[in-house]
Amino acid sequence: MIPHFNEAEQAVHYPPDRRAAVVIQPYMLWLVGAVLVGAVGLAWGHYLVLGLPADPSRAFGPGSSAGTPGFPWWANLSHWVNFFFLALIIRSGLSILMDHPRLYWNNSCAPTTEWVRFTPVIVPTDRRWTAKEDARYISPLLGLPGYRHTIGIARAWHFLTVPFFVLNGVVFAALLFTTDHWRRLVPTTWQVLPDAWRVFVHYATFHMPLEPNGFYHYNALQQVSYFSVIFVLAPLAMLTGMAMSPALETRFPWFPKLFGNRQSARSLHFLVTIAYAVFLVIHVSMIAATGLVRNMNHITLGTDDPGSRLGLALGGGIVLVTVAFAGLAHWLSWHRPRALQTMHAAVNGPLWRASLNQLTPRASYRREDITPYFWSNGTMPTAPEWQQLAANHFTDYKLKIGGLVEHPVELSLAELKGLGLEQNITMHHCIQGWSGIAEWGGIPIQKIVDLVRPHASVTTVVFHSFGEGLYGGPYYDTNTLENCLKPQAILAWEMNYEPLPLDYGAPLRLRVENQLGYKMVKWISRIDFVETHQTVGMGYGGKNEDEEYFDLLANT
Ligand SMILES: Nc1nc2c(c(=O)[nH]1)N[C@H]1C(S)=C(S)[C@@H](COP(=O)(O)O)O[C@H]1N2
Ligand SMILES: [Mo]
Repeated sequence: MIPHFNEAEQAVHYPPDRRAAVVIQPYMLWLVGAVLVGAVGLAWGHYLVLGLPADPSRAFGPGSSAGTPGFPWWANLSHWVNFFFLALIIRSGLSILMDHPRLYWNNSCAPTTEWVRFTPVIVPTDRRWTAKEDARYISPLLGLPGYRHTIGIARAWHFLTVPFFVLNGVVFAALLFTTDHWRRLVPTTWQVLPDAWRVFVHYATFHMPLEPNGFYHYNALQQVSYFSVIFVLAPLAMLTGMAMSPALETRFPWFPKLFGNRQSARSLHFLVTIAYAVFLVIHVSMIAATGLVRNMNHITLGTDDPGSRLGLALGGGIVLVTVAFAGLAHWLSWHRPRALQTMHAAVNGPLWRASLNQLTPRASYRREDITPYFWSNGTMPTAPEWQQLAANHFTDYKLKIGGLVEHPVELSLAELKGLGLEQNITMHHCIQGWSGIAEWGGIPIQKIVDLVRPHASVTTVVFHSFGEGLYGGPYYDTNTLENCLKPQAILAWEMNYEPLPLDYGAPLRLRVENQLGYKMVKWISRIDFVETHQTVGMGYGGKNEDEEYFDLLANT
């Protein structure tokens, strides 16, 4: 037994099957292999046929000395701040990834269409297999917090650190371009590309090019690499991250399409991580190979002193602090998860409320876009009451609507259907990472609100389920009344023009398209209008919010 787990947590987070596997589709291996072998092969061709190219470092004559020599203190600081936050972002990102350990290029996310899976599991076809069951264990040495299905806390870390990472980048870029230091980083001539190639031919054929002193200028390949990491990878990470947001997709469906679709955006988001990791390995090796002591003085102290080891000691210290912080983060994740959830909400809650949550859902897909596969989530209700209802095809079902309303009602499915039908074809965004497009038919919540007339003090709508949560106990979730009144917010009894199937939430489920999937309660038994979510359950806004530290507001 791991000390910080109780028995239920142990079963979920530390299951007996912790096998790890990475299965990559052969076409992706061929693709990556072809690019690598192609590039190195071309370099060898160049070398063997034309000889080693002229030393490209000469292209940087004294006249091209880029801006003020050396590194200002703010560049040194933001370099290490970036390192610190990126470590947290990447490690928490890996934990998030393992909650749905499959990456695709298509929105349907059908198992076997993934280009890579980080699980040995082949999804069974002879029984229901939920996305939550599919989550995999990742060692806490790699992931933050690691283990299995810890996505709530992993997201708290991810989203708590992202604003600092972005802020650091923005301040760095602002200072870079208001001084002349941008000149060393931003190529100003296309000549940099053939020059970078010539440097590459040197490295690829095991020749060290003449190193220009990085204190004054970079070699061409180095410049292109640094430029790309800062001005291509980082923005790509941010944009592909944003492309996964339901609130953004439902308002601007073209946005994820910039990257193909939501799943290719997710795949690219991961590949950016890989690119960062590859860069880190090469970067650190080159720093070490070209004068570790001197280079560390450059980037840590901003001095060009080959004699002092202070930069090395300080830089090493920062790496140690980053590692030590990983230990602290691990402790916080298990002993103060509620504080992390609260801190994340304090930082990002107002931010999301003021931006993403303001967007009005409008995306509507075509019938042809409906995906052939749609993952299922949640534990099927075992309550005899629901099973009885299901046996009678829900003819005896009565949806109870009450709480702070003038006119509480109980409505049968037939009565609900009598109120009208709205059909939307929308994209579903599960917090775990998968998506799917389906048609949902049902009654706008607006119509329910008109019928029951909530009191002026109502801010929140509580949706109770016949089903149970991951650790047992009734599943419920809340949405703000504001979000329930937005377009496309419906109580659905129809999926893809058929009666809602049992495992997708029959007789009734919620659709609130600017939110993640877990806010959309299935197997709805009762709806309450209340003043605040704080008086329901443990008071954090839903079963997942209470027990798995998910977000109260799920715009991204
Ligand atoms: N009652 C209940 N509703 C639930 C859940 C659950 O576990 N129990 N899971 C939620 C999650 S995490 C998602 S992604 C969606 C999944 O909907 P689907 O099964 O139709 O794909 O249902 C949501 N509604
Ligand atoms: Mo989900």
